[in-house]
Amino acid sequence: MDVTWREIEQRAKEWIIQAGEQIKDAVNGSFAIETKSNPDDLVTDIDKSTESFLYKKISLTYPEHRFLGEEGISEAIDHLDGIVWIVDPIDGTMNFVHQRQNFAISIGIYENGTGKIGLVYDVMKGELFHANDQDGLFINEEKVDKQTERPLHEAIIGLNSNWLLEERQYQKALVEVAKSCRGTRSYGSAALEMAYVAVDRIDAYISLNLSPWDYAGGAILLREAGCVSTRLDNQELSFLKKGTVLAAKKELHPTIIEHLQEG
Ligand code: 2AM
Ligand code: CA
Repeated sequence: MDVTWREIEQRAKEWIIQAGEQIKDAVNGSFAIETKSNPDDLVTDIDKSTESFLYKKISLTYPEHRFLGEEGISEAIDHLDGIVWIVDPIDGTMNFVHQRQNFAISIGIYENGTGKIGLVYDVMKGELFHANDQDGLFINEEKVDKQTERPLHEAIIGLNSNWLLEERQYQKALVEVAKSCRGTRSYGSAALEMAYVAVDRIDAYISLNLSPWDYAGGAILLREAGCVSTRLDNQELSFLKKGTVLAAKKELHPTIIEHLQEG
């Protein structure tokens, strides 16, 4: 990585840790909770203040960079030219509100649509999953380079059981995948679940409805781990609009895609 990118990465790490400190200070206090698209889609004033903190740091230091965040602090974007920071200030807001743990700050930094730096920070555990396109993947300062491929019947898959109950595309196929694998887990944060695939804690993660900020950081971690992330129809992820997501170990990915195509 050239000097400029090293500097961007260093700053991104500093800011994500600082944002985490602010969240830790606030997590056990009282905060305002509102709902968004439905009664279970939550947002707090901490989501908003964290996005605002990161946006200010980025825009003051790098005025030419652009920003896409979940809480819409900055204007919407319609193309990925130049350098774009895609930010989820709290991924797993329901966990944040109910459990006060198991949530993450997620940042993906893209240049002309290509992932350069990914960071997913489990604030309460103090685990910073990060990767760049030169040095690979790390948890804090520890390099991660071991991936174990497992066949579907030995795989653990991150999957929210709500997807199995809803009558919609992929329902039957997902029930079959859930039955065929060793076990499913539902952690409630897409960013963390994608990071867990990248660092070999689970073997795949499936979601039917995510936004770019949920997966922009995780997708870079996965690529650097040699894993694959696509939509459920095997098309490339879009970083401008919502979609389905399958993140999986390289050899497991086509197996799951096959099940989805058959279903
Ligand atoms: P969020 O906490 O940032 O909203 C939960 O299964 C995962 O799905 C989380 O990563 C959550 O992100 C994401 N998600 C995206 N859209 C959602 C929605 N409308 N309701 C609940 N979770 C949503
Ligand atoms: Ca969020």
